[in-house]
Amino acid sequence: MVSDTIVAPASPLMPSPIHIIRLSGSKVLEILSKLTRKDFSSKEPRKFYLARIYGENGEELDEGLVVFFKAPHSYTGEDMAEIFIHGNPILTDYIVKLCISYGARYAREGEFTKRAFLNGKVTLEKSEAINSLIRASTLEGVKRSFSVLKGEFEKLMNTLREEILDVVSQVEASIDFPEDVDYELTYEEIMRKVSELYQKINRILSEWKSTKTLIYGAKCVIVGKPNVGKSMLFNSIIGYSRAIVSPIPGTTRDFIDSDVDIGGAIVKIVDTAGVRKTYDPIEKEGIERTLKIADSADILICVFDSSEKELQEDDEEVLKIIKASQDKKVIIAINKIDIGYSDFWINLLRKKIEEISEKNIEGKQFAIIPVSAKERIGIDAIKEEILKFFSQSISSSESVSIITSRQKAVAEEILQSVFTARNFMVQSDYLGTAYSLRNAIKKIDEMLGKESSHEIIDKIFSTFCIGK
Ligand SMILES: Nc1nc2c(ncn2[C@@H]2O[C@H](COP(=O)(O)OP(=O)(O)OP(=O)(O)O)[C@@H](O)[C@H]2O)c(=O)[nH]1
Ligand SMILES: [Mg+2]
Repeated sequence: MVSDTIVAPASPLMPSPIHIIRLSGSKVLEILSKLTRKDFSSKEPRKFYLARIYGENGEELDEGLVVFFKAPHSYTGEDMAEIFIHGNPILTDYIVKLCISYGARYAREGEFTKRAFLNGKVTLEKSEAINSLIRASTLEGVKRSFSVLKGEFEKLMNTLREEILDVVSQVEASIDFPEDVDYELTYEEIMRKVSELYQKINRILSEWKSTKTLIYGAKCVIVGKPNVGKSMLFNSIIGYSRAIVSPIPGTTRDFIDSDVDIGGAIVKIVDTAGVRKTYDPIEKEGIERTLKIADSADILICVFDSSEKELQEDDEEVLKIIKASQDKKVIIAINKIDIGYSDFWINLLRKKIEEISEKNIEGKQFAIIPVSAKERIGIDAIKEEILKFFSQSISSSESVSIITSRQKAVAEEILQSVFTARNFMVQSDYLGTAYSLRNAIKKIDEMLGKESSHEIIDKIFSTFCIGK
């Protein structure tokens, strides 16, 4: 049982109507009495009380609401308090420091939730759901996180565990009493059950890609040769002049990014250095970075300059990026249509892309959009295409899903164990089958945090905010 007392602001330190300070641990009552001159041990817990807050020399600082939670009936399972004060960052910071001088220490990232986990108040995947609920980039991502938080995923995992256990006990009975012909399941039935388990886990895993988008958002990278108008397009999409625009090719050297809300989805838009053959070492480094970040994108906006008469050698470099883009969504922006040959470029690029890509140009993954970054023509069409990427994720997903990359890695291990079990079964190796299925069960326990190492647990909570 952890007993030292932790304190942290649970709201961002900026001027706002209310700030909340959280405390958890054995000294909460003592600290509260020093702060408020009230004895909360004699008060009914889990109720709001109006209280004055006093400074170190007894001066009145503020008046706010205080709630005390008596262990184990609190978020962390320990004695806890939440203090609601006026949202001045200097005041909040002062009160937090005061709590520290009264015996608390500053909480680490996610430490409140970590204590809740260690005290058995939440399972590991539910702790992760709290974090992803706070960070989700879309409302749908919030809903998915909440479905895990309310136990839907735990239920799914427990059912899976039961099903595997059921098969394991049959397989183990066949090993222990081979002469006993009264098995409930025949070889074929075990085989069928193992295959069904495999498919079920595979289905859970296949939801990850769309859930990942809905929770963690999408990265949308703008690429193109120099001077096609990438930076101007970037500024038009994000809605203000963030990147430098100039007629000199090679203006953008490093990539620049900005998070934007596009129709209720948070998208990271990235402007990059124009790709071309160059001997300038700094520009070369910039281009390497462009290629790297383009590789990590979910959506590519490939920009071409329609004021030119034909495709240039450097445009071919961009076509190579499109060719390598595989499962990314690609938006082709034919820019400068205010001074360019829009139809010529649409036809040209349509043909080029059909040549280099197996993707269906009319399909969901591809879009060719005539744009003028300067006149703000086609910007809404680009945003709509970005939004389609999210709506595809919503329609292709069920509501119970894996919500973190850790869960995905564990689910892959479960899948692998069941796959190995199936292979052993093919060879009628019951011992190997039972061993692999037991392994899958261990992994399910790991998924729910029953079998996790300290390192894994520390790593998970280190991604949380302070005060959560
Ligand atoms: N007429 C017209 N000019 C544009 C348009 N978009 C960009 N330009 C001009 O094209 C030039 C290059 O624009 P940038 O946005 O800096 O181009 P870039 O692709 O970021 O260039 P690099 O950073 O050098 O790779 C500037 O002079 C812009 O004013 C457009 O839609 N129409
Ligand atoms: Mg630029």
